[in-house]
Amino acid sequence: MASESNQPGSPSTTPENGETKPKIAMITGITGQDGSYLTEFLLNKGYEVHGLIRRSSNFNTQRINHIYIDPHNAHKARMKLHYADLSDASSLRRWLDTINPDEVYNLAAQSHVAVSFEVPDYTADVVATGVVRLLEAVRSHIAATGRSHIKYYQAGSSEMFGSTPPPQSETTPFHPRSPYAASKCAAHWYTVNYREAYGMFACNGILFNHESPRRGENFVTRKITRAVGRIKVGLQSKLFLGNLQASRDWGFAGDYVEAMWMMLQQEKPDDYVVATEESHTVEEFLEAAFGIVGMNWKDHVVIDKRYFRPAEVDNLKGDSSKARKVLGWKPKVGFEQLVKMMVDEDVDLAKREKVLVDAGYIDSQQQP
Ligand code: NDP
Ligand code: GDR
Repeated sequence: MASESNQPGSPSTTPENGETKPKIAMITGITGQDGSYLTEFLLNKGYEVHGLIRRSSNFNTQRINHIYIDPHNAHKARMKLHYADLSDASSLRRWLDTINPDEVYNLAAQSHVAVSFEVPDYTADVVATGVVRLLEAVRSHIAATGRSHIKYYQAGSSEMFGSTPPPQSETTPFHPRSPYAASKCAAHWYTVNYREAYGMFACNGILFNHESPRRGENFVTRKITRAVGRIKVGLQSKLFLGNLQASRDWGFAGDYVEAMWMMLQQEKPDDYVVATEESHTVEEFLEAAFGIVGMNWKDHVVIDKRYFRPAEVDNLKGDSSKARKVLGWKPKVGFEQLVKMMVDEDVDLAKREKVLVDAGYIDSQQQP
């Protein structure tokens, strides 16, 4: 179980020279869906959070702008952002040495499965080799500083199970079906290897799909709920999709980041499957999402071959009994509640978009 001082609600501190200091977390991928929820979660627990962000030609901090405080307001700003990249080993080691974190969460990835078929080499560089770069940076930082208490979380994925039939648990063999999934398998084994070879506190979270109103708009759940909102207010009429028969075990991202943290509060490092243990097809998601606003998905969905993948993962449904027993974790948000949360937010978003379209500020044909 999580140690007493780290139970929800109690401050997360680390003793130093007789004084207690806030725990320090370093997060890669802080600008992504999970990074934003994890940051909120850790700030609520009293952590100081350092996020590594990559340079982009547009601002990429939309998901964390609401918690950003200008660093000139130093005593209030507990989230700090630094430029780095998983493809740049020197930047990872430099920030570890500067930040001296207690916990490192590696969430950064080229995380789109279909896109990984288009950019396989880049995907492997970030999703697989990026992990060994970060693990090696942590290992060498520990060797140089003696800070052996650092804990490392690796964002593993149910995609690693690929075509192995459900239910999938920690002991289920991997059979990856995309460059993304194969790279995540490498990342998984790098993490196990650094734990066994160097005694590092390194955990793999094998997380099944988790969604939210902050989900990227080209993942199927958000693509659907965005379309529901826009169709409802008259900004769109068709929704182009691929395979509707794939089944996924969909949970809420806010619940899943808690499991990441719980893994790092254990006495021993280990690997855990995190899942709702309930599976639905894409078609069932459509049915639920369109149903909430009283529409029929069949009136709007058009199948487009371009969204089929060269190899598909048909059926994912997790067995998370280990996480439930050892960590005491369980999901709070169920399937229907998740779909409703996403549809409600996207209907509101579409209404705001409609105001801009009606005022002539944006083009109604411009789909997300
Ligand atoms: P997102 O795609 O929303 O976020 C990915 C993050 O990684 C972004 O912050 C992105 O930055 C950053 N990133 C991408 N490439 C690099 C790079 N080269 N160097 C540094 N940062 C980079 O993913 P999620 O939040 O949904 O997922 C978080 C992690 O969990 C990922 O590793 C994903 O593969 C894994 N995962 C996700 C699941 C899910 O259902 N959401 C399930 C299982 C695993 P930018 O904002 O600039 O693009
Ligand atoms: P997934 O999520 O591949 O499971 O990876 P995604 O939402 O992209 O696909 C889920 C299923 O829906 C089918 N599908 C479509 N998918 C997309 N994106 N767009 C479409 O138009 C469409 N039509 C049908 C797909 O074929 C697939 O079967 C996510 C990512 O977050 C990974 O990073 C993570 O590791 C896994 O979840 C667990």
